[in-house]
Amino acid sequence: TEVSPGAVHLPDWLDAPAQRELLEACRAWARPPAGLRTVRTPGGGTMTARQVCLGWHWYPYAYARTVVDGDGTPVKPFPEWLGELGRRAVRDTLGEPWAAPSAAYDIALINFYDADARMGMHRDSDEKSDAPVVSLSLGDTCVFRFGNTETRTRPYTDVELRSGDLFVFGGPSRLAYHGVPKVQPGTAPPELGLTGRLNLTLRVSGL
Ligand code: MD5
Ligand code: FE
Repeated sequence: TEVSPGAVHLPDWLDAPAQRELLEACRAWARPPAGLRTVRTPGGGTMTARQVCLGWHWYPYAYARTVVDGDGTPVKPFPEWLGELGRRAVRDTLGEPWAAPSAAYDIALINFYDADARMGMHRDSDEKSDAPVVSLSLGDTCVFRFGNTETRTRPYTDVELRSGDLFVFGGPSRLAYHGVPKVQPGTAPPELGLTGRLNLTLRVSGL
């Protein structure tokens, strides 16, 4: 479903075995060093979703090669197979022309949401490439709010993202405001064995 030009939601893109595999990989990446951390914003706020990064370390609001706001260790490498998954995701949503971006995917940001976690409306503008962002969801269903490029308020479209769903943000949607106003606790597929929600985004740094 094209929610807006360049913003395509493909429900159930990952089958159950693929979801289990990706979850196991995320659990391994979440372990120290350079594991899961709480992100603090310059204004003194704390993000409620906890995060781990691969390839490049995101901190508000830049990228680094070490966990500058955590244990200081080098960021875990971005594996080749994730880049291939990203290209396949783009091909399956936006089509072949978009799937060969000028540069390869080299960042993964993995956000872990517990039942009370949220993400406020924001734009992702710290990447220096306009390549599409690939988003994969696992575990609990959430309400994902897709907004506009001008303001963090209405008009926006609320979409439910479920375990296994793919969402790709390219073209004019790449810089749209978006957020996660709610996670629906207890909605994860029981056989996955995940309490809460996990979202993995693949990005091109342009660095
Ligand atoms: C999430 N993560 O569900 C979302 C999915 C983040 C973040 O927002 O910054 O880690 S990624 C959604 C996204 C990325 C790029 C552009 C747009 C949405 N968009 O234009 O709506 O944890
Ligand atoms: Fe974002």
